[in-house]
Amino acid sequence: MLKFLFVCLALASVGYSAPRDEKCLNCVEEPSKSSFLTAHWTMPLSKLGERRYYLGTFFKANWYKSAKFCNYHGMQLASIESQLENDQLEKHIKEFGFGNEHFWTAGTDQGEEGSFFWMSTGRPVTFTNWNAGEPNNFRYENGEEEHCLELWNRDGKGLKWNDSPCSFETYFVCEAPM
Ligand SMILES: [Ca+2]
Ligand SMILES: [Ca+2]
Repeated sequence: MLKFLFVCLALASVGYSAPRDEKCLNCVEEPSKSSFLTAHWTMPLSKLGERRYYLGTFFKANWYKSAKFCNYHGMQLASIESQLENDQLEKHIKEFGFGNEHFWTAGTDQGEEGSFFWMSTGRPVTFTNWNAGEPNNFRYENGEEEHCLELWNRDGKGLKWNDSPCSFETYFVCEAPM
């Protein structure tokens, strides 16, 4: 065991003393272009306009786990920044047969109540498509309020937006880098 530890320490110290780019001591190596995360998609992505999406419909997850899943596969939860993007995505989800389900997006107002941002890009939500009366930051009996943005055909008027409790487990939409 001690011998193993010594070997590990020796390897670590060799690694640490290896030559580095002196201009940028704190830089992390960028993944190479051949990285499977960025170059080779093993999941079925749908190209809608300029964007590529993955519909997470094999299991339901809360907002954080949905984001984790997208991130692990080199993507982000989707942001929706125009009517065109919204319509393309809605049409695609309906054609997929999931038009009456809930889908997480990257939207959240956890940073500041009432101020929705796309967590994936850090940009404020500008284009909006809320269901009537939303976002309402509904407060549940356990004290949880609504801070995460889902698509939901609440009124039979299409996949409009709703703020929902981030712990709610549902489907989600990942978006691949442009
Ligand atoms: Ca909220
Ligand atoms: Ca709501």
